[in-house]
Amino acid sequence: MTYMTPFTTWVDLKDGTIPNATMVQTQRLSDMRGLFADRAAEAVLSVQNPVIYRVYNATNNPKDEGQLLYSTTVIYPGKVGDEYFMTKGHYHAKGDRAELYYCLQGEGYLLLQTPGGEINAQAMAPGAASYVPPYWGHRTVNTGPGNFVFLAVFPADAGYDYKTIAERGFAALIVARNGQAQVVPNPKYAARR
Ligand code: PAN
Ligand code: ZN
Repeated sequence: MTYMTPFTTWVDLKDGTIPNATMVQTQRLSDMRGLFADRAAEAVLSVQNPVIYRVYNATNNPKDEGQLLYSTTVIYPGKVGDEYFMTKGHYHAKGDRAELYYCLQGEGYLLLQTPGGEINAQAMAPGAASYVPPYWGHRTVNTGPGNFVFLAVFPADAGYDYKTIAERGFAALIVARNGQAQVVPNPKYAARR
């Protein structure tokens, strides 16, 4: 038996970045084509092509059963039309793998849905430890005026299924109505038949 060496990764609490991240993924609007509901607003904003969010990966842990991965996500403030900046969203490729999100900064929502299209929205602010149960697809949405930052901890073998969300969308959108965040049905959601 060879034992893995314990380690600590530091998160900068000022901005949620991980200075020694093993990988940083930057997602611009152009990396999220078709995920926001308002295509005309997307087209207008695509000239600017803003960074929507970044993921700072804390480890290079092997993607083996029993291992964990963790990362911080920083979603910048903004909207495409009236829909707030958000992550792409995914199901885990191994659907039974759960996940924990811990909010460090800002305000937003963890939006979840079952494969059948049942929706759940968890409001998050610093201190919120929000649980993604097995099988729920998940996306996060920045509804505040500043960055929305959270730490995610998940099984290293969970994997990502982005295709289902890209094809069907989410059953609900989080939009600004009279300056307030509201969870509304997505008229374009393609329910599983
Ligand atoms: C998170 C997400 C991260 C970015 O670490 O991967 O917030 O969101 P997308 O992966 O949907 O672009 C997680 O849920 N990992 O499983
Ligand atoms: Zn996940």
